[in-house]
Amino acid sequence: MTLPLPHPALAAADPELAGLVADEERLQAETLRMIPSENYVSHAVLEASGTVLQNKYSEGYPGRRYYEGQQVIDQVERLAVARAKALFGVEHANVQPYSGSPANLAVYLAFARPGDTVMGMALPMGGHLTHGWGVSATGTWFNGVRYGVRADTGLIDFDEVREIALKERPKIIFCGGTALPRTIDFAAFAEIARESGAVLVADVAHIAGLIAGGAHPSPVPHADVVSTTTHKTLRGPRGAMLMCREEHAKAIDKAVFPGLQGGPHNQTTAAIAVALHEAASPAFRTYAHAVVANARALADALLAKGFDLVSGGTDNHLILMDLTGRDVPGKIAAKALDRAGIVVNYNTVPYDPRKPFDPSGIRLGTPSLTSRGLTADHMPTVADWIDRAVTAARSGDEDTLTRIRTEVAALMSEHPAPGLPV
Ligand code: DSN
Repeated sequence: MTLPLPHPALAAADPELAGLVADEERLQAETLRMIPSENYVSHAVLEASGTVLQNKYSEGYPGRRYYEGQQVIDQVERLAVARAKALFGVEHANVQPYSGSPANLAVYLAFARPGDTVMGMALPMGGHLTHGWGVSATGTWFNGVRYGVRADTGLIDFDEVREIALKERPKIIFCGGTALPRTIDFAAFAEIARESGAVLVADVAHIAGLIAGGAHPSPVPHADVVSTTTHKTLRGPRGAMLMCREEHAKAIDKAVFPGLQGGPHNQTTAAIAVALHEAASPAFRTYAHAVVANARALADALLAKGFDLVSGGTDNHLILMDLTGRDVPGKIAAKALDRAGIVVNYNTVPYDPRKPFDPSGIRLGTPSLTSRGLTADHMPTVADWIDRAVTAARSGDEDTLTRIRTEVAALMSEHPAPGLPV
């Protein structure tokens, strides 16, 4: 029997590119994808991303556009906005930011001027480039001051955050980041932002799906602005949203358009609407809680194997592992794991003596494998593969890596991924 081609028009028009897409589909099907910011979107989200909606220019907002022919596009954007407001319980949502970095840049445009002081978590401590880190435009055009985590606990030291905020009086304080394995105390940040007169921005890109599914506390009652991408735990297309109270709506909208961007990517807006609809379902609540249960089970299994986890474990979807004690640099381990069919990224750990391009740790997470239906019962096996692969990385044992890759592919074949051709 000949199976139908998954992308017949693409295969006919551009076989070379179609072949690359097929290769990527195979890679995503056969490997255990554990980069915590990645996921598998549903067929419905994929289809919405590939519609004729992308043929339209729509500068402006529903009912106030600079182009005609918006009869349908306005409805699409209104639907996405209404779903975002309902899901996260916010007064205002802007679904137009192209991705997380432009969304955060819009926040700067709305609330600060070049040269102003802004505050965020240091990148090597788990923050994000756009929270005022030096090599980012946000750290070049603004005076970025940073907080971190305690060396002994791996947890945020709120006394330190308060001290820096009261001394530096930043215009904006960012909380949230890219390598934070623990629950973010939004209320504590809000109190400090109030005391220091700063706008509090909760960047929940990593945990938006957990918040939507009730598996992490919401920043909404505490933060002035909530910034998120839509493609991580939220399981939507690559895009972003800014949410806020009504009092900041005008400033946020003006900053996104015309301040920073041109026409919104309407096909992405549509796919965001679909993802938000999916995220409002009971099944998604179950998913969000399973992501956390899997991460906790994996952390326990890794600790039992003697791995050193930053902060001693996890409360969310993410685990940050310091491999110093294993005598394997993070990059060597990540590349060996990749050859074993387990995809993670190398990552700095707090107070890392090594450089960001060759750091001491790896970062891994459970959003993608949970989307494939893996449960806490699978986590000891996953921990065992990681343990064997890291040991093999140190000794250069390629045979073991090849064996693990076969075992991984076998388990993955029993758990088809959403959105991929069967
Ligand atoms: N690149 C994202 C991550 O992997 O966490 C953050 O923007």
